[in-house]
Amino acid sequence: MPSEIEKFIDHHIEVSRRYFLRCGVASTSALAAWPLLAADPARNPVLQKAIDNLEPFLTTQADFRDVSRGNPKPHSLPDETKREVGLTRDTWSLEVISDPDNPARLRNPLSKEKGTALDFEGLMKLAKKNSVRFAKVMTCLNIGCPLGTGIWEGVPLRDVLWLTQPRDNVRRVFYYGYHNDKPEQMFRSSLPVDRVLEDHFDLPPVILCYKLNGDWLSSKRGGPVRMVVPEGYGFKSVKWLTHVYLSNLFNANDTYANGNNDVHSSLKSFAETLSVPLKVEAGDPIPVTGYAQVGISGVSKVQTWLHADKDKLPDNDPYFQQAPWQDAEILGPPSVWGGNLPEGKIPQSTMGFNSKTGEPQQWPMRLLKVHWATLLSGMPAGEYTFRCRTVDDKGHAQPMPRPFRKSGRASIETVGITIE
Ligand SMILES: Nc1nc2c(c(=O)[nH]1)N[C@H]1C(S)=C(S)[C@@H](COP(=O)(O)O)O[C@H]1N2
Ligand SMILES: [Mo]
Repeated sequence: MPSEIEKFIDHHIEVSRRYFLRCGVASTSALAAWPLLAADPARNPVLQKAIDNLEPFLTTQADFRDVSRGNPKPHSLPDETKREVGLTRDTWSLEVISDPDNPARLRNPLSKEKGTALDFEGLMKLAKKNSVRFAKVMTCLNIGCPLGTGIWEGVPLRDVLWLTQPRDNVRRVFYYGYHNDKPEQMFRSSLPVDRVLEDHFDLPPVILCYKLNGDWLSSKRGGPVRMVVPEGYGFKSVKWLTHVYLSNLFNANDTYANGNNDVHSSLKSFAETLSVPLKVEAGDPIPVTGYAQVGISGVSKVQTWLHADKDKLPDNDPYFQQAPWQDAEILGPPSVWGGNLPEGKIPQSTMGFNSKTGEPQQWPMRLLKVHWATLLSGMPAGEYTFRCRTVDDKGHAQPMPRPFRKSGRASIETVGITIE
């Protein structure tokens, strides 16, 4: 006979699978092979089991969800073709030139024509002088589910920008990657030059990224080199990078603008469930776990609310700001980071981590995904709706301060629970 806890786990894993299906992750290999956190003896054992089953904190390169475009997808090209088109470390090169339509004045463009394009060796020379590492969740603005969390390493884009000796008329930087030499497959993104030159509010710099979780960036993740924009949604982080244009254009010209997206939106905070028992017996406490994306404005609280469907929802309160929300526990930094880090350690001098102890300097850390858990009190039989939300560091409860779907996912998730 399986014990109550074993029965719960079977059910719990089932529920987690539902989550992975919803987010399009095909396998449950993304489930933790070992507990994320050391057990807390004070915690209810059923809730502790749910926490033990949480996903690993960092995602291995292979376990990232892939939303690559292109026909064929550049990472699927045979090795020989990859070498021909510059998608290997020994054949890659990057042009950093003036935009012919809105010229910037550059003394020293990095171009193939002049033989000055930046190759991988050149990039590694720059990396020796100045390379940075930071943790970030990659989230697609359109899909809304985080695709994976990693430690991204690269050279600040501005270090390369300065090599071109820009003099004037630089207002925007736009860039694209290898796209099978088919203009209609080009995927382009852009930033104000201001963001490239300065890092506002302690954000990490925009980087030319060549490593993920301490390993060379795989072809699937956009290697040999991709852009990574720390606070941006995925579309800013162009893969298989080949061209950077310095431009006098003042407005955005991202491919993603075509989908009616808000191309300047920074990562937003939101909460979602990872495990919710779908059926519960009357009076039994209800263990729920989930994650919170920690956006640009941080997360001060994760809150939950179980509402009996027979009770009317308040009028004129579309974001349920008057509901009796209760604080959930935001779980601390994991004791095991996952992600196949070399020696299982956060790489030396990763921004936001103590260089001696490897511990995060702040928690929850911005631009990451953290986990939460709660044990709801037992309830009488009936149909219920569970909701969760984040409250950011400024006190804005989800979906505020930016509730619009095309600015990134923020809507409050609802999950039905039957109590028998
Ligand atoms: N060259 C190129 N880069 C790209 C894309 C693309 O289609 N082509 N897609 C972007 C989008 S929309 C997202 S969400 C992220 C996904 O990054 P990942 O595949 O590493 O998870 O890559 C971005 N970079
Ligand atoms: Mo995306």
